[in-house]
Amino acid sequence: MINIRNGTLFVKENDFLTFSQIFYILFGYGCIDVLRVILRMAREFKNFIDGRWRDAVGGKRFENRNPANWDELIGTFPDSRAEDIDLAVKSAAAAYESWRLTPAPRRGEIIRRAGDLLVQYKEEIAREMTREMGKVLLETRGDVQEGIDTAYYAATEGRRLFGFTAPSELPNKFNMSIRLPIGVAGVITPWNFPMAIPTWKIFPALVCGNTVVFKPAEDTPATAVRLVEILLEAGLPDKVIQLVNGNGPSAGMPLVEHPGVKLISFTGSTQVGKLISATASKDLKRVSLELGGKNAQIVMPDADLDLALEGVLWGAFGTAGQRCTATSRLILHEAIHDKFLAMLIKRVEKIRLGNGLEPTAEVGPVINQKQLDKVLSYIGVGKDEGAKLETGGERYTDGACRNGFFIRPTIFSQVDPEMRIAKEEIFGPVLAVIKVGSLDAAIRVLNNTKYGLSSSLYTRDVNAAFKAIRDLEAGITYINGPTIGAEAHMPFGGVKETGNGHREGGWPVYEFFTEIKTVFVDYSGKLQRAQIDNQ
Ligand code: UN1
Repeated sequence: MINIRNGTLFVKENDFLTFSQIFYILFGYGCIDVLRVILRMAREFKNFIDGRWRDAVGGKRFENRNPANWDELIGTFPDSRAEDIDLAVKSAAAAYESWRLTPAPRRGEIIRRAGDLLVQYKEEIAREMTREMGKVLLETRGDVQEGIDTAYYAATEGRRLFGFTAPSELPNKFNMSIRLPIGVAGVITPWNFPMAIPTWKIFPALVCGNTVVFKPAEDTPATAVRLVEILLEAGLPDKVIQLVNGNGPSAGMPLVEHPGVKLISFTGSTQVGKLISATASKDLKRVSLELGGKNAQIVMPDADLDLALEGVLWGAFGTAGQRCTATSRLILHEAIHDKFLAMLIKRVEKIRLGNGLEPTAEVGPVINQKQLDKVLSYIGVGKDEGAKLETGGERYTDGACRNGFFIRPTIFSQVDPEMRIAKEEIFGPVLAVIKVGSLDAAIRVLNNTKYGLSSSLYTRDVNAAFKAIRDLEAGITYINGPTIGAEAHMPFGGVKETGNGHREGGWPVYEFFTEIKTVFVDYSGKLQRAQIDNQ
């Protein structure tokens, strides 16, 4: 089987090309592209605007490289500006007129087919994603799986999109509320879940009848191209989705500012989220923000310590700590503090770093030089603040890792809850361990941050569990599980400066992407004046 998508020739392994296929490739597709594949030259990716793959109007491009080996160029992408956004938004606004009238169950069917295609291409996408952003193959497969789960869940919502009916206070009158789409949605996504997070936003937006302009993170544009290709292959009308690559200030902000965009869904830093919120509120746009986290796991003396250990290892060092939900603080009861810390250090020192495509690698690199510098600088802050560096604390450059952005899994103990490393988001493989004397103290420490995304408590005491469920200031609480592990049909999001009250995942997203209309049908044949007649 051969398959040509957006400038690249894919030939399935063990397939032989027939003469007619070779003829088709050379003359039907383009000799230059074929030569590029043969010579392994960097692939030139494009935007998808107004129904076709094209370069940025200004002709500029940016590079995308493998964080596990910076010498490896994955491709170049259009460096888009306001004029590209403008073309995309206008085209998406025109497409909205027919898409909004397509029955929602039909829209859901297209998303279900996109889910089927994600199943079909899962391995290929996971491998490309590992090359593009570094996390290990097991995790990139999980990232695609999250997209699949989201697709199948979204397809079912196409058959619900509930409003409600209620009795009228007047005779011969019918009351109901219905859901309507809103218009063009601007979707701006991060690099740490390059498939899952865009699908969380785009699939519900489309099922609800909106059209989408998608601006993915500049560190993971290749996965975004795959997602758009899949949506088109699934049968999505071509102007209903528009893909505009580029960076935040030059492509993301024009999308937020564009008067044709009615909704913005953004996942990223709290700092950028505040900027987006301030900008979008000038035009009263609806904005969903999923921002930073400083998540913690509490371990009580009665917990299953082996289970709690597995939890913190996965929560803190999976994805090299680059999850909004990563465990970046470990709050240990003093009765088990020393024992648990010793168990943890022993295991952390055995974690194998490496290129995520290597079967032996357990943790990959951080995403880029800037992130490497930021994490290393926080390690410096921790030392300066007087925390005790137990293990890690430096860049790892052994063997094949020498050209990548690897950081040894790092643990600080004797962390005071007021230290910066206990309160600020680091987004890397760094864990701050804090000792407490009671559950109340643990809850106070966990809440002692401006963020409120995920939280976890390991205990066998049901009373302690329910107290924590009530008192932990977080959008997500896990009992006897790590701080990570969202499910597609469950609300995902946080309190305080983690967001602005909206949720991703589950039904609340469908509320975000629809407008409620309240409808009254008066079949009495006479003027009825509600409160005036009811006095
Ligand atoms: C994020 O970190 O931005 O629950 C999303 C989890 C993942 C999603 C995280 N399934 O950690």
